[in-house]
Amino acid sequence: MRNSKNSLGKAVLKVLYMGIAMSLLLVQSCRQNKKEKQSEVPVAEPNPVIEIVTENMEFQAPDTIPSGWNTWRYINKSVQPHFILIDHPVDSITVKEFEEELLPPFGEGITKLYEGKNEEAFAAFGKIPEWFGGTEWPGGVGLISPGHTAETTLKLDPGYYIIECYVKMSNGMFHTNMGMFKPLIVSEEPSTLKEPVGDIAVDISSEQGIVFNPPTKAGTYVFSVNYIDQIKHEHFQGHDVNLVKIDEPADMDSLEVWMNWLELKGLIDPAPKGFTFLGGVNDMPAGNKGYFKITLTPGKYALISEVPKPASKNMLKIFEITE
Ligand SMILES: [Cu+2]
Repeated sequence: MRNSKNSLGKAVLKVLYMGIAMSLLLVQSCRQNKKEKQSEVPVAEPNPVIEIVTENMEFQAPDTIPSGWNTWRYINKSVQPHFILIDHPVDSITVKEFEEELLPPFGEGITKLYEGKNEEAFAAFGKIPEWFGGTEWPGGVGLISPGHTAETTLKLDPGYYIIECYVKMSNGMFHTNMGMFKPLIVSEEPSTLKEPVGDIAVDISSEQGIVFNPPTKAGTYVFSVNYIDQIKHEHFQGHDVNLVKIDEPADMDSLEVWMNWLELKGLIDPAPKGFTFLGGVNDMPAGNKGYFKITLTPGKYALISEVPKPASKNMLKIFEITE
């Protein structure tokens, strides 16, 4: 199992790296196409708060938002955990290619993985299109448990984006394949929102992990998340910061396994007992900053990254609100 998983991992990694190289070549030639994709429709009322709702494997979200700083209020009315990852695909790619070329190999690959057919899973993941390697992830909303609302403030440049959630259903299928993706136009019209002021500064990097001075008193806090660097980890994704509340009995080992989508027990519904996700800031490139706002009541919490073995990377930091 371990060997086949490793070889599967290496093969997928190779495919992704090939994709990155190809995409770099394509970026120049495809830059022209970008203008055609961007909507000419102006934003009716620039509103710094974007409300996004999920009831059942969908994003109820605006088609167009202003550029610059926006607060994303993500209301999870469904019975499953979700997040919002913002994809910035290479210029020639729209949601059509995303749906027709990217989702089928991911869907087939994950199905075979859960059937224990690792060779076939590898073959399916091998069909991931090369352009995928050029995708950038400029942020998003961290994991949010059923019935909860997350609030994350992000800065986006004008352009064409696709939002998605790749948490898995109880049968292993990605939410993305179930319809949790939507194109998002960020217009030239600037937002009226200014960059927030953070109360708690969080640095995240591949070398130091998550570094911050946790609060101890109950209250409402704005966490600023500073991406010192960004890398592709063993699961081919970057690191991020999610806030989770811990209610005993809670098995920290099961949480660690759950943070890795490559694990059969990873990122799958339901999340392990005792853990309530309260949002955060999804993958960003080095040098970027995002913010999330949360009201903390007394209890045990952690900042955790959606990466394999987060504790070993110093990306699982438990803290307590005592008064
Ligand atoms: Cu989801």
